[in-house]
Amino acid sequence: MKLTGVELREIRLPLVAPFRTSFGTMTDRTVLLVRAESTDVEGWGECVAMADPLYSSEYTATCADVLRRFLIPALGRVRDLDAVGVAPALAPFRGHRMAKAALEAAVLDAELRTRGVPLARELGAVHDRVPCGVSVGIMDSVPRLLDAVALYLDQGYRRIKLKIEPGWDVEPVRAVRERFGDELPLQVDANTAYTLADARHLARLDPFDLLLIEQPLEEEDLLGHAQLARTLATPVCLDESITSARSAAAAITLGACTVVNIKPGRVGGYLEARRIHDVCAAHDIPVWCGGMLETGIGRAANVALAALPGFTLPGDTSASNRYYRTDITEPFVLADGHLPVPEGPGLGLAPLPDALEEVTVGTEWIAL
Ligand code: OSB
Ligand code: MG
Repeated sequence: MKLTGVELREIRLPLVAPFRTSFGTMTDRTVLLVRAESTDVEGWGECVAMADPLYSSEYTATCADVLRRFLIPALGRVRDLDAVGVAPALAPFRGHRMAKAALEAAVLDAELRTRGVPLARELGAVHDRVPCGVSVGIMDSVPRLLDAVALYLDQGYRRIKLKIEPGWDVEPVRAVRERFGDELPLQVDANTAYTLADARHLARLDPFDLLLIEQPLEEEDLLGHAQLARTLATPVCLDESITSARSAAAAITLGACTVVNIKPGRVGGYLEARRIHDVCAAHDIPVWCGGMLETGIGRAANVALAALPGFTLPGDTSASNRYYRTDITEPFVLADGHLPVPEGPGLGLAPLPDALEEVTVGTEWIAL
């Protein structure tokens, strides 16, 4: 394949409800979309970076900048481009994994459409639907939290993840356990809000039989997570700290985690995400697919990845209506607590032109 150019498109979608985490409150989602065009096919990728550098150092504007200045021009210099060739071509440029992941995803979609192969099949999926969990933000009060969880359980979600931070941890977990019972698959996500000095406090979560605690300590602190993991009964899962298959292997070997959240955008793409899946499977480490409030574009790819055999825990692959009133693709709809794995070539779907236009903030064409 030879790319003729790449379109960068910034869109903004209102969230159906504010989403509060330990790093901030979001009321809308700014997303950078990447559309790679060759002479006979186009492919779509969604960049998971957010508008502000609160979850990750990357943010929407840095991604657009590095894509237009360095990453897209580098692909223009590749002869016979395919998705496997993207990461090596971009390797000279340090970091910027979210930007790289979006560009690789667009090339992968274009390639698979040409070959007529669904992404799930390309990655090695073994299921045609995936069980779904939901990530529940920090609320103003415990009664409001219980109402939110009750609604999600009514809709069929198979697992609840509570966002936590100092001051919103043991009490909400206790309340959800008391109201919904011991059988509810329940986990928590701290988004780096604690330090090792909180180890004894976090051990107060142990009696609630959580599936896992996600990323209690800061991103760089693998050693701290290893020390914490030795003092907690709750399994430690890493999100922010896992940036590659190599870092996943290091985290596992150190004992920093016994579960891994795989977010393709955070690790540089779906091909690296599959390598993390493989590393974890070789170590008997269960994985699940994280989310970044994706539109239907990123969601389609995440659901394909979540259908691989090592994804033994429900992911943050919720239905479109958990995030947006109107998605930019045909919406993903929960059925019996599952989302269907798309069946068509590539992503198996594309943006709906009118819905896309409605939310577009700006576009830019980088000709090659
Ligand atoms: O830490 O998993 C996270 C959303 C944005 C940034 C980070 C995270 C999240 C979520 C929501 O927890 C996941 C989703 O439903 O997409
Ligand atoms: Mg997380």
